[in-house]
Amino acid sequence: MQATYLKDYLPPAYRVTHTELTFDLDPTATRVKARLHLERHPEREAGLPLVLDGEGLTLKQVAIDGQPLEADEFEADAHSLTIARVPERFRLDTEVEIAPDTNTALEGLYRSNGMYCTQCEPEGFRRITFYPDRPDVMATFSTTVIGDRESLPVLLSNGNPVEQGELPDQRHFVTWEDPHPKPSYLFALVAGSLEKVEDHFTTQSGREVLLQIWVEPENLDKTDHAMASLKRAMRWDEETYGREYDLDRFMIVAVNDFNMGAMENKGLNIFNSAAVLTHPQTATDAAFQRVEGIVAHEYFHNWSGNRVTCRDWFQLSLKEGFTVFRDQTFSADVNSAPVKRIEDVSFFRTAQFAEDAGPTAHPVRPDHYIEISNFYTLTIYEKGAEVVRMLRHLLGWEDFRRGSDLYFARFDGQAVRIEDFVACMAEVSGLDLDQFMRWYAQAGTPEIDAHGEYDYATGEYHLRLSQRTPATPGQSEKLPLHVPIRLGLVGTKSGHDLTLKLADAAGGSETLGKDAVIHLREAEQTFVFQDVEEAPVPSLLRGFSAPVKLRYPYSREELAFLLTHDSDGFNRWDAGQRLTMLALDDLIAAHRNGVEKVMDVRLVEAYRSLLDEPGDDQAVLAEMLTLPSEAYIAEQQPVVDVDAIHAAREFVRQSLAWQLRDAFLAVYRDNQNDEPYAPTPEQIGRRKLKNVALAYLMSIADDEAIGLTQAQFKNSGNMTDVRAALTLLAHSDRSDLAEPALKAFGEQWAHDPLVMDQWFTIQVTRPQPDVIERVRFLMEHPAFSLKNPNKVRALIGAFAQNRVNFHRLDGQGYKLLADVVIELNRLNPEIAARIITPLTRWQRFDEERQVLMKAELERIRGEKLSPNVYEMVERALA
Ligand code: B3K
Ligand code: ZN
Repeated sequence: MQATYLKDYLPPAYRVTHTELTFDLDPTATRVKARLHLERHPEREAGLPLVLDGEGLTLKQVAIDGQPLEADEFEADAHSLTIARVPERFRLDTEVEIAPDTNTALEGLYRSNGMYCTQCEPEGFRRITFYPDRPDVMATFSTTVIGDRESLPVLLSNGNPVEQGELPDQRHFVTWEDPHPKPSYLFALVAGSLEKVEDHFTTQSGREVLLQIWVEPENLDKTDHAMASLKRAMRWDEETYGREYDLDRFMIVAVNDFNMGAMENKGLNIFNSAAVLTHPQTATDAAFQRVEGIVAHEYFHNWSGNRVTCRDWFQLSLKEGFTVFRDQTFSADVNSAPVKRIEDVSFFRTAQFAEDAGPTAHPVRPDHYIEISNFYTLTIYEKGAEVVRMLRHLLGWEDFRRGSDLYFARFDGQAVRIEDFVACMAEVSGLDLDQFMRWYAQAGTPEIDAHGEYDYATGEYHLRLSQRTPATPGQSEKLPLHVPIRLGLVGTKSGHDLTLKLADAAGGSETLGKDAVIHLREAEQTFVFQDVEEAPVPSLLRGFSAPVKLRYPYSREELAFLLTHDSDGFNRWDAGQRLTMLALDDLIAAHRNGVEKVMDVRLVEAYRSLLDEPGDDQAVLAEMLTLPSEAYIAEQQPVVDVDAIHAAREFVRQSLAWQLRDAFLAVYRDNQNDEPYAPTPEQIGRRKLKNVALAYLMSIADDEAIGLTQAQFKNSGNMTDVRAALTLLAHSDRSDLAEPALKAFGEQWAHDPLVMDQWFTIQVTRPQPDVIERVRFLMEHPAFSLKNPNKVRALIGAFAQNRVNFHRLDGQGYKLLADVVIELNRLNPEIAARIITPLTRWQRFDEERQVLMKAELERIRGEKLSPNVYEMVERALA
């Protein structure tokens, strides 16, 4: 299969200035007429053939300037339509037929629950009509949708409705016009029997915008939170980035079958129903927060992505990294900022670090791909956001904002590259960002070793930093990066941040304040701080100011000190994580060596002091009391021993529970709340803390803990508490607790697909060894379908995160995943290529498991593979 290379980029031979589409909808034979107004690209030579992308289309007609073409004047194959001779400027008419009903890949035009919808990014538009399907071709669109009046009363597309009317045979039509030039990947169409919730937003310049959320009738009561989130996001983007919405209406549609979370189509965002619908009784706090973040993310794309888009798909992080950074900051601003950062970083260090250390590691800007859909990754999105965050650290907010303004002003309506964005940041700040650009080109997580020394005689503190980035596939040599390190020096006597006076090369010094960013640029560099009045403990990489692994030989005493004294909330949490990791390391070693496990008393004391002084941010405390996940612990081990990790972590959990039982009980009781449910940071924090405490108590599972959990399961009015309790019952060793609760819940919510997803996940994440059999059994459940990506994620994806069971030594977990990948490879290659990921990480495990995992990858390789799965398997086995 052919790879595409960034170095081969050429502008398109012809560009489209205006696109007129007419859809005559039919489940098995939808007719699509396209009229494209084309002209030669000024940078390309005259006389080139016109080559349009087209995938799985049945061509009915083709004409240039009204003249139908003869069969020998064009060539249509499985992937393209080629016309050898075309004028400099012309009108192309085509008509094709497509079959939405048989489209299980969910790219292009397909049906979900009877409703028609589209997904075009990155290359789905070519499954709708012949087109130069690439982001640097931007045209205005006029779209007419024709459908049955009775079954398809609602007909939507991008922009504004300009005409509608009745047609013979009980059909009707609506014509939409989008005045903003856009690439084909932002095209959208929806048709169905939908109902809407409406609201309004007045922009900062006083324009009225109509806001609509379209859902199936039974979901009308689940849209309030998405609508409120949308309005908050619109206001925030005006206030924070000066970005105003630019059409008269903004629509969101919820669909059940969707590959991703959502899609930012111009003026018509299409959402996975899981990313938009919420109700206190059916959605957890985490789901409420996810919806808020995704609604904001898609809205923010209107500028970072739509008004200014990507020249080619190698630049994907230009829009995704920046937009994730924007949505992270938004969520931090409207919720608890330290908690948001802790959540994002713990996810990042677990999942993105693993990607960057594995066989599919790639730079934030890749230089080649076989299937671009495989590159909607944590590296492009999350690491891309961290790279933008570093720019913010390096420039400071004011210059960063000026750079952002310049970027939007200079490139409005254009398709550009990552260096165009960075150049704006360099221009406004005067900073040299050439070295910084390596962050986009080099894959792998940089490792930084830090050593500090305090000289009592001179009052100098020397901080020696060295950096190195490990080799990744295709990149053996790495150059030093420009790394912003935010830090403080915490006085061991005072417990306060000391003033940072940094010596410079010229023999002078610069006073930076008490919390500052230093620039590491060399492979090895020593920073000298002067007039440090007492011995400090360094607090490094505050707020995780760079996506690196930072090692510092902290003693347990120093970590306990930072845990209570660091002024940076994030680093306080991180000190606790490091302290817990030291204890876990010892216990993992003890487990492996068959030695009795002994709990570290310093850890118990550290937790005790946290519980004794709960502070006023319950959510932060909940995070501090949460043990690192098995996946995160695994990331820290040279060879992953799933059983030792599980045993060590359980041992810590139970030891803490036994020794601090009364304190956990008090926290549980103190954080009960009778107020009506609201997804406020304050309430969310309380629920989180209460449920963390309950989880500790249930690790002992005495009568009192069981009683509290059962009462919470039965009596709570919100899904956060019900799900927390159900998970504890279902994951306990007692089937007399687990089975009745699961049964009751399954019956109560059989009608609600999003709740059934949670029911599936809870069952397949149990630590008990019968889980693989349960997954196979649940795959036959009427609520499960391999054709629905949410179900696949809830059952199969969640199971593959169940480390002790997925990695069972009889290889049945691997076999199950491979069976599903093989089936999905035919139905939905994009999802198949995503869920295969855990198998591709075989190098991290012991010999015995490596053999089993590779055997399953080989079995998959033996199939007739989609480009998506082919690329993943080849990378994994390379
Ligand atoms: N831009 C979309 C990605 C869709 C790609 C699907 N293959 C979602 C987002 O990042 O907002
Ligand atoms: Zn996005």
